[in-house]
Amino acid sequence: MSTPSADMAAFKELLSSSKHVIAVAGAGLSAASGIPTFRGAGGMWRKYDAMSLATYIAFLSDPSRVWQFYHYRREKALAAQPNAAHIALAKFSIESIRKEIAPDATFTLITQNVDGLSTRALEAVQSALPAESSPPSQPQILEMHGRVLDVLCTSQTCGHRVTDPTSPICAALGGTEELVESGVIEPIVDKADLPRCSQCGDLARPDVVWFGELPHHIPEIDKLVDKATLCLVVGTSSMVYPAASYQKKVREQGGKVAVFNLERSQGDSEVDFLFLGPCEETIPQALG
Ligand code: BV8
Ligand code: ZN
Repeated sequence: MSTPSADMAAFKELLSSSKHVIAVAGAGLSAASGIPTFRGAGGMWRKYDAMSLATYIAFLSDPSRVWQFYHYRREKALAAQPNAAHIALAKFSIESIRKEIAPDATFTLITQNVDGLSTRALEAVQSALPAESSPPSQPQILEMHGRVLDVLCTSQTCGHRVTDPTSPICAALGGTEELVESGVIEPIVDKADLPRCSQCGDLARPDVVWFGELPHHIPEIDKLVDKATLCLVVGTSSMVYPAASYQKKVREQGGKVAVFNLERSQGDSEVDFLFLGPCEETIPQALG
C-alpha cells in the first residue's frame, strides 16, 4: 500500500468527480469549539476515564457522578458555537452549494458527536439561503450517538424522550461543572434531586448511546456506507465501533478514504489521503 497523499489539489479533483460521499466525524471536529475530546487530556474527566462513565452500568451504579459528567458536557455544548469545519460540512450538505464543488455527488455527515453543533451549523447555513427547490435525496446529518441535550426516562413503561436545553438541567447539578477544574471531591447529588422525567417523574438519563448500546440509524448508515465512493474521516481516533469500521468498508469496496486529523489515527496508513492539521482549517480548504 502506498503512503497516503497530502495533495489537496488532487483531493479536490477526486471530490469533484465523486458520486456518493460520506463523512464520519468525531470529537476532533468540535475541539476548536471548546468541546473537550474523549482522549484529549488523557481522556480524563476529574479523575475518571471518560469512556468508563459512558455506560449504563456506570449510570446504574452512580447516577450522581454520571449526571455530573453529562451536566458538564451539556454546559460545554450550550456555550459552544459551530466552527469553520462544522460550517464547511454543513454547506457541502446543501445541494445547490455542493453542485459547484461536486456536481454529481450525494453527501451525508455521520457524526459520533453528541454536542449538536453540526445540526446547529446546518440550521445556520440553511437560514441564510433561499429554501432548496427540492428536499435532499438523503439525510444530511445522522447523529449516531444521540445528543447530550436530549433526556430519556429510565422507566420501561414510560420511555419519554425530550430535548431539554435547560441550564442547569436541575438545580442540584448547577455549579458542579466548575468542580472539574478545581478537582475538589465531588458532591453526591441525591437521586431524588437528579433530573426527572417530565411525564412520569421517574429518574431521567442522558439520551445518548452508551458503550454496549445500539447506535441510532444503523440500517441507514449501512446503506450509505455500502454505496459510498469517498469517505472523509474527520477528527476521530477511529477507535470506537461501528463508526471506526466504515472507512475500511469503503476501501474494501473500491472507494477512496481521506483522513483529516491533528495527529495519526487508527488505520490511517492505509488510506488514500491524509491531511494532518486542525480540521477547522483543512476541511474548509478541502470543501471550499
Ligand atoms: C455497539 C456517546 C452493538 C456518549 C459514544 C466492533 C463492532 C461493534 C461494536 C464494537 C466492536 N468492538 C468493540 C465494540 C464495542 C464498543 C466499542 O467500540 N468499544 C471501543 C472502546 C473498542 N462499541 C459500542 O458499544 C457501540 N455499540 O457496538 O452496539 C452493535 C453495533 C452495530 C450493529 C449492531 C450492534 C456504541 C459506541 C457508542 C459509545 N458512545 N458517545 C458520550 O459521548 O458520552 S462514543 C464516544 O467516543 C464519543 O461519541 C466520541 O465521539 C467517540 C469516539 O471518540 P472520538 O470521537 O474519536 O474522540 P477521541 O477523543 O477518541 O479522538 C479525537 C480525535 O480528534 C483524535 O484523533 C485527535 O487527534 C483529533 N483532533 C483533536 N483536535 C482536532 C482533531 N482533529 C482535527 N482537528 C482538530 N482540531
Ligand atoms: Zn417517564
